[in-house]
Amino acid sequence: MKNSSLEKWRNGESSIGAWISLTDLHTAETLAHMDFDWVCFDLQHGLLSYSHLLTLIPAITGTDTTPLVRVSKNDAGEIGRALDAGAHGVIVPMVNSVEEAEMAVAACRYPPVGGRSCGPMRGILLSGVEYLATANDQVACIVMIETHEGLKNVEAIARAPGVDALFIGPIDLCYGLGITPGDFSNPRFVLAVETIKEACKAAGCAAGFFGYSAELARSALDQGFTFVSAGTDINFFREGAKSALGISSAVSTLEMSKPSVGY
Ligand code: 3PY
Ligand code: MG
Repeated sequence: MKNSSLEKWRNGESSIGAWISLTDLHTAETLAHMDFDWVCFDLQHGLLSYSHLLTLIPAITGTDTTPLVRVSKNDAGEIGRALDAGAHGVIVPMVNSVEEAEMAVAACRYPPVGGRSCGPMRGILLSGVEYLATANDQVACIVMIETHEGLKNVEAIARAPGVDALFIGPIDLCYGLGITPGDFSNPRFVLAVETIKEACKAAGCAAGFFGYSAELARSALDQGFTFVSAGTDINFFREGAKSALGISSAVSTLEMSKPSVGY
């Protein structure tokens, strides 16, 4: 098994991904056949359940796009099942301490490094037993920094052995900082983002940012983040529909200016 997005992060190259919240096979397949480096199937807030992974991940196998899964919580069973279903990495939300980061890493790694239980259905199918020899090095363990406590402990979390990347959830981070969700120019948010990026740099792991629009993604890339989502399937759909609606003068400005955080 080879994880081309992880290789990019290790080489300091940037990668752009798309967020998948919808359950539709053709939507996932379409995004994976475009030039995104990775897609992330969202089991935390998306509409997907585990059974959707069983059709959506195989649907994108054979493309150059790395399948990642955001699990709903830091749970070894759920992380193991996402990896067994063929994810090349997991994004674990709300990681607040080095102990929690170590738990996430242990769930991603086979012994003696970690405690992942062996049963990689899709890994064995596609790579044979070689999967077992390569998985510990190629499965990406990504932890989200999006709370006040996570921010406080970010240096230690970034240094936890086996953490491949930190990923900022900007909206939850706003809540964690006690500022209005989406107030990304607030000095407290700007400082928090800089602190997380510097922690990644010092620890040698990739710095990730959930961009739910191309503008946010552009700004994160310009700041030096190398693991950035450029939008969500639902936002791509909505923006395309809005621009189609925009050709009609009958469309209310309210409809055109409805805010979105990617969902
Ligand atoms: C956040 O903005 O908090 C996220 O987790 C994005 O889904
Ligand atoms: Mg979040």
